[in-house]
Amino acid sequence: MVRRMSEPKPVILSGIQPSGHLAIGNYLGALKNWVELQDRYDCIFLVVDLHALTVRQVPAELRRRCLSFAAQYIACGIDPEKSAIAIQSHVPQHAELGWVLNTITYMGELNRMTQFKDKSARHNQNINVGLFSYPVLMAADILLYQADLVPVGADQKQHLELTRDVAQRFNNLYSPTFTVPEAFIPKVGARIMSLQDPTKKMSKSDDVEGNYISLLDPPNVITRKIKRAVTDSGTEVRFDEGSAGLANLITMYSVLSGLDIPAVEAHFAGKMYGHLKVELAELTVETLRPVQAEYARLMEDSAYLDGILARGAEDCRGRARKTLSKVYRKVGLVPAAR
Ligand code: ATP
Ligand code: LTN
Repeated sequence: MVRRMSEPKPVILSGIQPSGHLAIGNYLGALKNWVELQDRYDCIFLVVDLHALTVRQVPAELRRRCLSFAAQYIACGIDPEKSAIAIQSHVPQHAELGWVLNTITYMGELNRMTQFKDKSARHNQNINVGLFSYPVLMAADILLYQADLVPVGADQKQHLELTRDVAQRFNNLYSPTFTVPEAFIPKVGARIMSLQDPTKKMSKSDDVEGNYISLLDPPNVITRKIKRAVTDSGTEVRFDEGSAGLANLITMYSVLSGLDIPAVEAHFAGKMYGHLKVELAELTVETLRPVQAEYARLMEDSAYLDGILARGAEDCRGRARKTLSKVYRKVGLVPAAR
């Protein structure tokens, strides 16, 4: 399709919860694609702090992490001149639209969500209503901006399908209001696995540090974690789903190097698992080196970061207000006198 200069770019919206340490799984499954898509789309990238409240947080740490995550987005290549970066709670319309969408989402739909099942098993002392209705707030994030595309890892596919269902339901109940968004899930790297237990997904808020690589881990820590990653006792570097640990390392190498899986296998032909681990560690360290340097620089300049977040929130509020007032009018709420 030829797009004229004057035509508005399609909208991208995505977000990451400021829980734990931003991990290589988040980078390969989501952030890296944000960077690659930002030239062709009108992008909004959120630090979804309201979502993070669905599990217990230490307030001072959560506050610090919000800024740190925004700085890591920029350090990874999100250009604040091209894309809006904002903290979710700075835009009150997220919670407001979330409420309206709660009233057209069914308990049965949310009961089926696998992330809710996993998280309620992990946090069985705190199965709160927010954790249950989490996907509705996510739908609000996306629909507020009439997003066309949502770049996420494979674990979010189900939430995206719910978002589409809710958008279509609203459009049918009232009149066309929301763009029905598509998920953008990468073919390789959409589900990076835990290093110590490659049958479960890598997760940034894992209690066991050896399970994930943080974007801010120093080189020796990255190398140690990869060296200790669990694999079977084979030798040949061949991609096989049945060998989850090895397949995970090959996948990471593939996405970081830009080589497809057969090319990675060819590169390691005749070599052992150990070679793959050494080279993967080097590649990870070299990929993260400039990110960490830029991150350190940004964290020294809090005025710059604050400015970007203020600008991002302002931009988002303007756009969100338009959608929300339409929604309020359509469902029959009385407009406030001005
Ligand atoms: P938490 O452990 O706090 O639940 P998480 O690591 O699962 O966090 P999210 O904030 O839920 O991360 O997800 C942020 C983005 O990273 C989403 O797009 C998600 O799909 C993606 N993502 C998360 N984990 C992985 C993974 N292991 N592989 C690929 N993408 C992932
Ligand atoms: N639920 C997502 C985080 C998230 C999100 C969003 C992703 C919240 N709102 C909007 C994309 C678009 C997760 O990764 N757990």
